[in-house]
Amino acid sequence: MPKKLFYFNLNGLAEPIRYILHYTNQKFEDIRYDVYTWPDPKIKATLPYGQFPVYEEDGRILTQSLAITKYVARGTDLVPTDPWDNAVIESTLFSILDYWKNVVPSVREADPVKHAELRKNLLEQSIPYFFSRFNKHLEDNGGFLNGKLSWGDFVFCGVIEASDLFLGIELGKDYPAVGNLVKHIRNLPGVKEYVKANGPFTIDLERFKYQK
Ligand SMILES: N[C@@H](CCC(=O)N[C@@H](CS)C(=O)NCC(=O)O)C(=O)O
Repeated sequence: MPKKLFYFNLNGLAEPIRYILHYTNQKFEDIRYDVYTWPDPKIKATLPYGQFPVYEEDGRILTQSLAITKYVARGTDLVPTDPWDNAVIESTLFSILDYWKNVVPSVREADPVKHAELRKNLLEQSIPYFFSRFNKHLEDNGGFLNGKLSWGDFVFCGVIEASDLFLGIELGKDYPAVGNLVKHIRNLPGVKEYVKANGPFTIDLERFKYQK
């Protein structure tokens, strides 16, 4: 059953998918594109919605990171059977994505004044607002989004890691329950070996900015 994951050479929205595929020992081709030369119009035109991540299995194509992450975790105890449990996980993920949606535009903003304003807003308002809540949510739920390890925790961890990389911060320092969850996931069998082999992701923030 050939499986392929298409994304940039970054962690971002694909890293939780990579983590789950490694953790559940599923073989896949990890196809990565150079983020600095993107968009390649020819490749972009072949993507169903013009964006990554894209997952292919047996010639069938799936888009949208949350749908892909949950799909690759199917049939394992990473996907709860109880509808309420899944709803709690998804509800928390939509909140983390509400936070995330402002991170990339702020990092890529090329105008220095606007960039500084967006960054200040993230660091001084958005992060304290969301992360005090996420940290409490994790503390109240045994360190996970919903009481035990689930596919949602991988997505959560992926957003934290990408956010740390793009903003040059370490959210886990100020929000210990968040930091503990990230550590837990990075130490899972399969994930740990992948993280070691891959090495840390890096990003050249100047090259990553939108072209004026
Ligand atoms: N809602 C989509 C968002 C996908 C998305 O924003 N992809 C970005 C990378 S994280 C992308 O492909 N950007 C390049 C482009 O739009 O050309 C998902 O969760 O998969």
